[in-house]
This record gives sequence, structure tokens and C-alpha cells, in this order.
Amino acid sequence: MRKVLLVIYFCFVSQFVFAGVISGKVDRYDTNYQNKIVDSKTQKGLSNAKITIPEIHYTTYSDKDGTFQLNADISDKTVLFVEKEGYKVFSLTVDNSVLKNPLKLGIEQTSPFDMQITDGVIHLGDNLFSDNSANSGDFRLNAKGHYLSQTFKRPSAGANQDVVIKIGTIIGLDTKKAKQFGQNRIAKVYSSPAEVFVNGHKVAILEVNGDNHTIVVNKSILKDSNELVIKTGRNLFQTEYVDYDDIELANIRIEVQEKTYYARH
Ligand SMILES: [Ca+2]
Repeated sequence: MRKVLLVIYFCFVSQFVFAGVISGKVDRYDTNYQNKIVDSKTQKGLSNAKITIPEIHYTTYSDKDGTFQLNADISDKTVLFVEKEGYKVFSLTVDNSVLKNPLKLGIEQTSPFDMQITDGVIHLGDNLFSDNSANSGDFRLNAKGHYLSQTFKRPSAGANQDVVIKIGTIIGLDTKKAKQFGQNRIAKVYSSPAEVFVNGHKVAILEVNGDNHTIVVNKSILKDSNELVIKTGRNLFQTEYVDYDDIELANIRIEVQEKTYYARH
């Protein structure tokens, strides 16, 4: 059987941020390599990176050349994390196809102003969801409520730099757009998008599941101490009671990036 290698780089694209359609660049080509963790710049294998899938309590580490085995029992889409000192936390939506198609994951060195503001997988909603919801099969965490609130200090960003919110991974959004993209199997109903606020200003909506969402924050709304709030949507077809969309978020960071990264043509 021909094997396909997924090469997933951090590739930050902002054009679709308000539609929430942001995901890492995925290149596929034929190879027989094992799963591998590399430095995204040098492409060199990285040893002793920690690879975890929290929802199934799976942990392994990369070997001295960066390779690793994934002998995990993955039934539905779930979050895989890669952590290594000196590198940004990497997260990726995986399903059981990764057991057949080796992963090559490029992770990025941290920058001085990176702030990791969440740890692990966060489930928002009310724990009421259909088995046909986007990726409900691996929802094993109880919802902590319908919104997330985190504070962060004002990042030091120059005139040519943007402050951005990175959401590493989103699973479970049952929006109209997620449905159009074939991300859930619910016949008719859908939910409103999740909303992202900074200091009470809405900065983005999240409509599509995936990895590596990037939201540029207008620096004029930032203060010395800031509040990031992410609210999950609600089922627009349930009028008898409020049914929040049960979603999972992972790997939320605040970063400072060069503005040229987002140049629009
Ligand atoms: Ca719900």
C-alpha cells in the first residue's frame, strides 16, 4: 500500500479570519517515513518532543531522530499536541487516518512575546449534543460552561507588528458553514458561530472546525490587562430551551507577528 505523508507546517493565513477558515498548510507526497517531528525552519528531526492525545490519555516521545510511533486507539476526531521546550505548543486535529498516513509535523521555535493562555483541551457548551454532531465521538470532557474567559497582559508590539490570537484547534462546531463543509452529519439544525471578544469588542466569529485559526486584534482596544472571551454558539432551531453548541478548543495563544505576514494584494 502506498503511504502518504502529511507535512503540516504552521502557515498563518489571515484573509479568512472572519469566516474562521484558517488551517495549516497540508502538503501530501509519497514516502515511507515514520511519523516525525521536525523544526519548521531547519527541517531537522527533534528528539524528546512530547506527543499527547489527552482525550484518550495517550502520551509518547520522539526518538533521537525525531520519529515516533502512534499506537493510539483513535475513533473520531480529537486533538493531538506536540510540546517541546523552546517551541510553540503545536496542536492538530487527528482521526484514525493518521494511523495509516504518517505525520511529519514542523514545530516552530517560540518568540519572546508568545503567551500560551490555555492548557489542554477546553470543552464549552452544556454536554447536550447529538451523536451526529461534528466529532462528538471523542467528547469525553465535561463542559466548563458556555464561554471561556482568560486574561492576558498587553503584548509589546511595534508599529510594524500585529497582536494576534492563535487558536490551535477547534472541534465540534455545528454551524451552518461547518455543515456545508461536511463537518457534521446533522440533517437540518445548526448553531450560531462561536464568538471571540477582547475587552468586550467582538474580534472574530468561528464557523469552521480545524487547526491554526489566526485572529488579528486591533491594538487600539488593548489595555495593560486584557480579557479574552470565547463564547460558543447556540442551536438556532431549539426554541424551548437554550442548547449551546458543544465545542472543543485547544492551544490558545497570544502572539506578536510582523505585519508583512498579513499583506493583502
Ligand atoms: Ca449542546
